[in-house]
Amino acid sequence: MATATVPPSPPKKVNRIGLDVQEYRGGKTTLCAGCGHNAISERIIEACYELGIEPQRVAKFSGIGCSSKSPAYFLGSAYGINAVHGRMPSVATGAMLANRQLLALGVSGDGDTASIGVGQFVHLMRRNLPIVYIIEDNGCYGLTKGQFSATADIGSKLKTGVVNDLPPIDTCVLAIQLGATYVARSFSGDKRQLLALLKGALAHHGTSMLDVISPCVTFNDHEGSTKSYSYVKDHDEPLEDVSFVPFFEEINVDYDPGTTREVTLHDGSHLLLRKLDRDYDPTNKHESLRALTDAHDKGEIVTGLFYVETHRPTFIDLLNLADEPLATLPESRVRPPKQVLDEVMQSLM
Ligand SMILES: Cc1ncc(C[n+]2csc(CCOP(=O)(O)OP(=O)(O)O)c2C)c(N)n1
Ligand code: SF4
Ligand SMILES: [Mg+2]
Repeated sequence: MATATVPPSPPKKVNRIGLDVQEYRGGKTTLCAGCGHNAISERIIEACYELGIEPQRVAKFSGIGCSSKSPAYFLGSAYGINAVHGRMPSVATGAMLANRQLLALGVSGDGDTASIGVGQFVHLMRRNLPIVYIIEDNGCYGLTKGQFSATADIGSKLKTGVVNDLPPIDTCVLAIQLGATYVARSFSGDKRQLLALLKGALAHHGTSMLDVISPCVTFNDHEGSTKSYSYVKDHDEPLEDVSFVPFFEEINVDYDPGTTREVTLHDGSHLLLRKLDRDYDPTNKHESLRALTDAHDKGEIVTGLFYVETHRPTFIDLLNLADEPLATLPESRVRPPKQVLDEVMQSLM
């Protein structure tokens, strides 16, 4: 009797380091269905998979909030730590100094960053620590039932009708002024732009700060909110059309240098920024701050890459650390020998 042959299953699709996308996933989300934060986790998974990042090299950092829970839902085999509310920057700084070979990925909320955490945030930005710092920005404290955060716009309304009468903190303006070297804003609903900006952030050497407007469908998606899906869609004004070409691919699109600006990142990857209705130079700090101020005055939400500086040394470079991670140096290399200590003591006598 002839035996039935089972057709071979199609080969698994894998990335350049031989991993399939499942390896980049995490636990099942416990956030509300439709929460913008879930869309951001999906883009992080896609970006890391497509770039061929080794999940075990990544260290995920977060604070407290719905946003800060989201690292549990991607890169399940990476390191991960939930810090205290608003204190993720100091934990991430310590970890990066102990092991400079990690790829740091921080996820915070607008409350975690701009309210309780603003003191730590500003020092992280001025240090230019190599980290991708993502703010999942819904203008409210989602986890504690939707109170206004410090990024809520003046005049924005809570569901109860309460109006916010304080001006917002613009985290991108702060980051640019203080010294972050890759600063962008995007929208969780704009898959293409967010994916390109995330890949650029991962390829950048220094602090990449991405403020991603990420609507809270449960507490801040109503009429009168300036962080609802419909409001952001209607007021989103992209600065440029962003494409990312990784270092391991040839740039095979034809582009006119008169209309497209090319930025080469540290690892040899490229960002192609195609001009839309204005001429914009993301390497000019003054221009970036002006674009943000003008957008505020006009009530527009400008998105895209605002600022990039590829040559500034990072905090790790400035500290002149050994190439090997401090965490794995043997005691003989981290403790001065007795003779050196004796010499120091002698010099103080
Ligand atoms: C020291 C401290 N203060 C207050 C809280 C309560 N708390 C938990 S999450 C949160 C705000 C979270 O807002 P955000 O960072 O914007 O995250 P979201 O939930 O909106 O994603 C607050 C105030 C806390 N956990 N710890
Ligand atoms: S409460 Fe808001 S921020 Fe939190 S998971 Fe639900 S939709 Fe997202
Ligand atoms: Mg929030």
